[in-house]
Amino acid sequence: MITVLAGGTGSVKIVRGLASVESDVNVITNVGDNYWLYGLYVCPDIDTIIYGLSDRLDLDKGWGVKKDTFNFLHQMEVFGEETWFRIGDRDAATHLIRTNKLKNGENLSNITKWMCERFAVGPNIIPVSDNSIETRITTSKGDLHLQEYWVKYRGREEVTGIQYVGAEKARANPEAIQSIQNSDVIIISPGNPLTSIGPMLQIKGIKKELSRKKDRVIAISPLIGDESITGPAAKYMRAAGIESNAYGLAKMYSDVCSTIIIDSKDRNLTKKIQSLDYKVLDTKITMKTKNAEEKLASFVLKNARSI
Ligand code: FO1
Repeated sequence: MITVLAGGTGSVKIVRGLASVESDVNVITNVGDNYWLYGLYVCPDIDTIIYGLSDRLDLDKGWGVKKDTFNFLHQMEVFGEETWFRIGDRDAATHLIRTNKLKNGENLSNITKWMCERFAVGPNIIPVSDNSIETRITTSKGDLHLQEYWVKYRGREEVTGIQYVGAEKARANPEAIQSIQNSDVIIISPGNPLTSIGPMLQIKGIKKELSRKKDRVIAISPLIGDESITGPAAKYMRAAGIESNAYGLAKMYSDVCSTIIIDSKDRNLTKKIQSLDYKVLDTKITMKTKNAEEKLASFVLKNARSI
């Protein structure tokens, strides 16, 4: 059995690759960028993984449902609502049913399980916690929810800090803990280390369990050189005073991880990362095709057997 720690757009490709080469996959998903909008509870990272695994994901955008329409959003505009967060019609149904179930007393884990059944998704998708965690970005415009910072203000404001509100008190999902305990290998996907993986590592139970299994934890870098392959990972790392490269990433994960996969173009960092007591492997980490997703997944699993 393998467990993958996943955020959203930066993680879905390797999750898809792993699910196609391995039958027993559990995916622990971030909840820090969940967002309440129009009374609906939007869980981008859970949904991106579910849509990605059920062939519904809009691959061009990396989020939302492919070929979705936006009639609901246009109508909200008529009502004078802000519409910078582009919720499609089919996507809206996901948020609506989830919110209804939450209001009827079900927890996020069971709702997610139910959704996976409806969408015929094989791997177990496990929200890292059923409690609320909110990633907030401190900027010159003030303290913003991650979605406001990234989508509303297009990530333009200078970042001076990142907080994970609620993480301190959040209880780790017992299924996530069990999954880590029972897995032969735990993979930290190439998601944003500060906003996709970071919130999960702030939960005490998760961090403790990963540290215990540190010798079985493999991280895949989301960076090549000083820049992220997609999204703002490098920008957040610099804002947090962390070197925005695979070495900085290795330092961030050094309590919970012992093997790191970096891009072959970053081979010059190997010795420096090894000095942190890591095993370092390099290969092509970009995944532009389905074939590339499976190739990287196979590379991870092949090497996992020998660590
Ligand atoms: N990202 C955008 O850049 N613009 C959007 O309008 C947007 C809407 C949206 C709606 C539902 C959803 O599940 C995700 C959505 N995202 C959007 C992606 C999201 O902001 C982030 O990429 C993730 O939170 C990071 O994992």
